Amino acid sequence: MKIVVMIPTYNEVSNIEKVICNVLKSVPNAQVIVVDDMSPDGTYKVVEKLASQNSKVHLLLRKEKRGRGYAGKDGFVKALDSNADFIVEMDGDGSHDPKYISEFLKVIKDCDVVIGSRYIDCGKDEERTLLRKLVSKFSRLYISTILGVDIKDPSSGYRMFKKDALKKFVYELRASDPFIVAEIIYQLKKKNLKVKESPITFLKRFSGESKLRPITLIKYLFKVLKLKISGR
Ligand SMILES: Nc1nc2c(ncn2[C@@H]2O[C@H](COP(=O)(O)OP(=O)(O)OP(=O)(O)O)[C@@H](O)[C@H]2O)c(=O)[nH]1
Ligand SMILES: [Mg+2]
Repeated sequence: MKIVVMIPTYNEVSNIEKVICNVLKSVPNAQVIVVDDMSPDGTYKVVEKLASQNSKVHLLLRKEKRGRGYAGKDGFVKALDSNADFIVEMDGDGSHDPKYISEFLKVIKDCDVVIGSRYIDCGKDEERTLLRKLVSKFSRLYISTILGVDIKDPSSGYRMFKKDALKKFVYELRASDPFIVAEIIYQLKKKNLKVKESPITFLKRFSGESKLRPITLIKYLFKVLKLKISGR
């Protein structure tokens, strides 16, 4: 059973080593693929060094078309090419605690995809200010209503996929940016995949800045509507 943890990074130099170590402590038999877009802060250099010391750590360095969406898709394809049975995606900023991966592995026995959810019983969101919480609540309701899915945390970027489930849609992903998270939710419904949510506590990023800007969020909401209308 091969588990691959895929982590997209952009300017996470102060976080990535701790994140990788925590993953390997929680799931010692996992492989880690960090997908970095030539971060100006040199995140990839840290990963390169770790990869040279530990065969479980891999770097996918992207040099063109920077973006969370492109990076996520390339990372998934690399994970599938490496014959992974279970693929986890998580952020490289410390907000997703890898201790939940072992629970996801239990839950996924009975479904195709597990979403680490902040908004079901026992889930928690430690991070946000009141404004971020309200914005987040509105976007969650918006995404699940427009896309017609009964998922309490459709904007969670912490998820586990069975390889056959991921193969069904990964080549159809088009998003360049964080919209890939919603695009996948839409694909899960379209491909009739069985989804379960498992509670997580979303933590404050270890350090550094969020890359999510208000304009990205507004574009995101428009794209959800466009996706629904186009039926792609
Ligand atoms: N490869 C790559 N990774 C990215 C890019 N933008 C963001 N990321 C990574 O994607 C993950 C999520 O980005 P964050 O900036 O934490 O955004 P977020 O988690 O959606 O928003 P916050 O809740 O505010 O932290 C982090 O690991 C980022 O480093 C990008 O353009 N390319
Ligand atoms: Mg984050």
